Amino acid sequence: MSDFDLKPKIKQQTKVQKPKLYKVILLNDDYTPREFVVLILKAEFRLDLAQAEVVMLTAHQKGACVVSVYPKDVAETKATRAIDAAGQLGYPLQFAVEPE
Ligand code: NFA
Repeated sequence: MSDFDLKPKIKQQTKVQKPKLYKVILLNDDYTPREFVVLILKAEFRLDLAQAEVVMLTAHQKGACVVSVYPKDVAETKATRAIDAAGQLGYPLQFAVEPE
């Protein structure tokens, strides 16, 4: 037996934290064509056609629909890119970003 107790007396704290996730929410409007909304959801948010149609229709009927969740910077970048792409064509499409 050693004379020294080599066991650490204090347990190492785990420092790894889960990044907070943010929802990107599609907001309905009366002007953006349905087909364009589906296109944006596929291109920017990588939804497949079936998912994109469900999200677009849900927003159309209920006023809003969660598209997906991402770390904050990713959520904000995707929302901004999607809003800008719509704006370039004169569509008022909007996305909101909020904590999960
Ligand atoms: N409400 C739009 C229309 O009837 C379609 C739309 C759906 C727009 C979802 C924005 C979000 N053309």
